[in-house]
Amino acid sequence: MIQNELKKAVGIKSVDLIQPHMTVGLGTGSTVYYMVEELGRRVQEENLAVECVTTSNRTWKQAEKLGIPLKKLDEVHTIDLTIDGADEIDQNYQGIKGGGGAHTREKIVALNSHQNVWIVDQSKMVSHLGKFPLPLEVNPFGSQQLFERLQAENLHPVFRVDDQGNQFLTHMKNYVIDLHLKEIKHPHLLADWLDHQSGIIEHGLFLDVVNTVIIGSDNGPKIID
Ligand code: ABF
Repeated sequence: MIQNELKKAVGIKSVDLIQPHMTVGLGTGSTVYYMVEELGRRVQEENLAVECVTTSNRTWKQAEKLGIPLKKLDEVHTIDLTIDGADEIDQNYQGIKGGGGAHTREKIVALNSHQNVWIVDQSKMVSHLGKFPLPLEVNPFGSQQLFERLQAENLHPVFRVDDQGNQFLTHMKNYVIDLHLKEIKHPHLLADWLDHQSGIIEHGLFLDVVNTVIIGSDNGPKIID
């Protein structure tokens, strides 16, 4: 099956986990796109009663068009379940997210959710994290000094640029620095170090966050709890 078919299959499958009257976190990305389309269909055709929060403006706009009831994060008391994509997942189900630069909101929503589900095609499953560059959302103020500190630590930082070659800006008008590490041997140690650096708003290591992974394979979606 081609990659988009795998993404579509897991996106559709994940909606089975949404129960009536849940508050649901909707992630970001091309796999989540299919999940949101299916949720919209069930809201319209089956009157599935849910309220949702989103991790990006793009998902908000898509969900709004489909008539999915939406709330801002601060308007909801609790999030029952969040469904999101991921860029890499290792054998211990630790992940890297943030390829789209939305990982700060994604982490805030994830850490406020009772259950987190990641939906991925099989290409995202890896033995070790780090081939995918690790994104950091950083405050523009002092970002050059931060960049040099990351360089001095041999973390191979690169400022992210957009399609036009301009500085990439997140929703919150911050910069993204990607760490080209090739392999992350100790994800918890690295996460702890990054958590303590001033100027880093959030990094893309999502450790001990996910409860369920749905992997798209040629034999159909595989659910791992
Ligand atoms: C988001 O979706 C991001 O954190 C991650 O970068 C991306 C994965 O996207 P896709 O499903 O498009 O491969 O959750």
